[in-house]
Amino acid sequence: MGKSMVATSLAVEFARQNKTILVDADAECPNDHLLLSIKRKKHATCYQPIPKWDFKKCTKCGKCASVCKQNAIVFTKGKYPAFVKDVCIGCKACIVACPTGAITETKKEIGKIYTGKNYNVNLVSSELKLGELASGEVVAEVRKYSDKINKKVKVVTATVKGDNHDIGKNILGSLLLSSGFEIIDLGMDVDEKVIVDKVKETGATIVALSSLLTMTVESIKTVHEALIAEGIRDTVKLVVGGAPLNMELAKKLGADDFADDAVDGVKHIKKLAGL
Ligand code: B12
Ligand code: SF4
Ligand code: SF4
Repeated sequence: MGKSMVATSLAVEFARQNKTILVDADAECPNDHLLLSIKRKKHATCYQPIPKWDFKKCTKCGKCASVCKQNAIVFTKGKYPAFVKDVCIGCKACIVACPTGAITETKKEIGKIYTGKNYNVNLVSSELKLGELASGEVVAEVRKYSDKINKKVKVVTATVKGDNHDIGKNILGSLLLSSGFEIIDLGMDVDEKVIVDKVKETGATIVALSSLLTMTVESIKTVHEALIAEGIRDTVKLVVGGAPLNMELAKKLGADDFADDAVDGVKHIKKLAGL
């Protein structure tokens, strides 16, 4: 109970500042959801591989028992091997060792994953079935779910070709960073090819361009067209800012969105990212 009190208090404190994931991986009876009044729903059932015998193919050679480090297979000369399911950890060594193909793979349920949310805390709790020894599959499922929640939206930021102003872009980048985005900053006076290549390399879904000079706003259109030429225009949202721009001009140049200042820019980008 002491551990749960500390974990839930920390999670609530962190959640005041940022998105927080609390993993309650207590075997058999996780209880953090009770302390946080979180109504959980079942997310997944976890299975572990176990062996299954076809005795018609078994020659009673005993090899399977000899390779089982868990002593989950009991072999008596002249008899078929006996399987003690509860101590099997699913290593599959017996399946590999059997010379006749008498052992194949099946699965048994070893636990469940529940998820829920409250106080801006994303809770993942995993319940291992009573007496189960191997928690690997449960841990893997918890990690998969946490990674999914934790995934940051990637934003490529740059000042367009021919333009050496970067103060506004940098302010936007800092605000996006503190809002939980991953920033890939390409600097200023950036060629469209560099932007397109970076989007392809990182899988970024937002491109945020700054243009402070009237004579360089056309570079936005060049980036838009380069993204089309590479067949990735539909995979990104293009948002722009800078004093010579407005929403009408931004759209004319192929952008999806425009914001007057960096604070508004973050709001627009959150919306574009579906957050
Ligand atoms: C500082 C500055 C410079 C610095 C830049 C230093 C740097 N590292 O950035 C230096 C001295 C290098 C410079 C050079 C030049 N400059 Co200058 N510069 C300025 C100045 C004074 C301030 C710009 C600034 O940083 N503002 C502060 C930031 C925070 O504001 P911001 O950039 O507007 O960004 C905000 C929003 O626009 C928005 N935003 C910006 N980008 C983005 C992107 C997205 C996606 C979003 C959502 C929002 C967003 O959020 C920001 C914060 O709220 C402006 C005048 C002015 N008062 O704006 C002239 C100004 C931009 N420069 C100008 C000019 C002409 C030049 C030069 C051509 C001068 C020359 N003849 O050499 C050169 C250009 C060189 C080049 N190739 O780029 C003109 C541009 C005129 C025009 N419309 O084309 C201006 C307007 C001055 C003027 N009135 O004549 N400049
Ligand atoms: S899977 Fe591994 S632990 Fe299970 S019975 Fe076979 S050898 Fe033993
Ligand atoms: S290794 Fe295969 S053939 Fe030999 S006893 Fe085990 S199941 Fe039977």
